Amino acid sequence: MDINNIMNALEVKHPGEKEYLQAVKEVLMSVEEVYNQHPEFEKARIIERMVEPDRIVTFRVTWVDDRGEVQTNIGYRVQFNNAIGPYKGGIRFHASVNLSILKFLGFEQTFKNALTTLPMGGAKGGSDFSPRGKSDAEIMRFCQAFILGLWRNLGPDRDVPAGDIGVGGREVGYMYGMYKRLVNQHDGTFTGKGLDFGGSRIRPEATGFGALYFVEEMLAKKNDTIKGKTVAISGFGNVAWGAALKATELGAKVVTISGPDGYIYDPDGISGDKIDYMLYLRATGDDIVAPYADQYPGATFYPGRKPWEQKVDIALPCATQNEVDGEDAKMLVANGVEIVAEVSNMGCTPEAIDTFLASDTVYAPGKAVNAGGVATSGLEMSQNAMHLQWSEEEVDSKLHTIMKDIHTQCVKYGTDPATGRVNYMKGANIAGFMKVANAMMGQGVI
Ligand code: 2IT
Repeated sequence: MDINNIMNALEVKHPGEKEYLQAVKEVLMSVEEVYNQHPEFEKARIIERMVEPDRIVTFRVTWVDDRGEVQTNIGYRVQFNNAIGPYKGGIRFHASVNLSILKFLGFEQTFKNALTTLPMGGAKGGSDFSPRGKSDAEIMRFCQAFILGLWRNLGPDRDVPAGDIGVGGREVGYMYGMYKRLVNQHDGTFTGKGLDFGGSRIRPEATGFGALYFVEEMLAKKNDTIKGKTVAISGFGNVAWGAALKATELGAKVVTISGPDGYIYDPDGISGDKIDYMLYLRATGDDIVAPYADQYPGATFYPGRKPWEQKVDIALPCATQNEVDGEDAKMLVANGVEIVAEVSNMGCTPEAIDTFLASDTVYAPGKAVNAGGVATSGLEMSQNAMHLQWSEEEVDSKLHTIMKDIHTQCVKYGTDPATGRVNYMKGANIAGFMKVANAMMGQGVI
């Protein structure tokens, strides 16, 4: 495989799609060696087929705001790859959403879903609609209009969406309600549903819980434990919430959260009612964390800055792509950070990853660390198909097993035989790639 040639050709075909090109390049660099050991992959043009989405649906979303004004947004669904199972992946509502971002997310999702060991293909969707400051009625009308444009492409064995940034339980409920009405079937298409209409227990917590189970495995590999470690978390949404809950429960101290307005440093630890307060802050819809410092005077708000300047043992980016850049990485390493586990998708820039790999810091990529979210979505699909609902203990124990298994796959494919050191990025990319490639090979040229 000639990575430069492939990347040059992709850049010509998809100019300016920087997040998508970044995600593809990272995977190609990791898998180059194993790919070259499989001439049958090259003959079947597996890479060329794998980097292009199976299908992209784009549609206009028109809705009426509370002032009676007509609003128009763009809706997308990128159905990336269904070699392993039905398309599966979240929906993102954020002003920044564009095709490059959704293609990168759909591409990542394909390998992540492969790592979960569950039968799910990869997809991602969303809209440039910004939920910030919108009323509940506006959110509902938007969600309904979004599904009017998309429902024909969805189905329990076709494509099953879920939440992502800007899409939580409320939005999933509104979207699923409209979908169900249009198809006239309660078939469970959508995960992250409410517990009363087919949702799985632990799904809201799953991304954060799974990330901490993965971090525990990373520490165990170094003969260490999480007890007493300090943790920097970015973001203050659903993922940050689940991570803070589990980190605290396991005996670590979470000292930061952040928003688009800056970050909070709380040396006493963000635990108990402070974690509930995060949920309250999120629910206001203002998208700011500053009020935390008024509510808890022991904490400090740093406007316009990122939490990576604080000295901590573990850094957990939980906000969005490329939120840790080369400079942030240098600061973290200089402050002796032991583990950087991406909980956001592609949370670190290539420069940041290079900095971690060249240091003693152990870095793990989002597609391994945050796979607990979609894995629990897979468990929700199983429960819906069987028309039953598992207990909290049952779901949590399955999630825990899946995260341990993902860690084992990373170690298997990512251990450097010379040094014994695990490159989690390489391990996750190779493990995911091999499964998707083999599934594609088995189904012929289609
Ligand atoms: O990035 C992700 O894995 C998600 N937003 C969750 C996807 C899902 O289908 O649960």
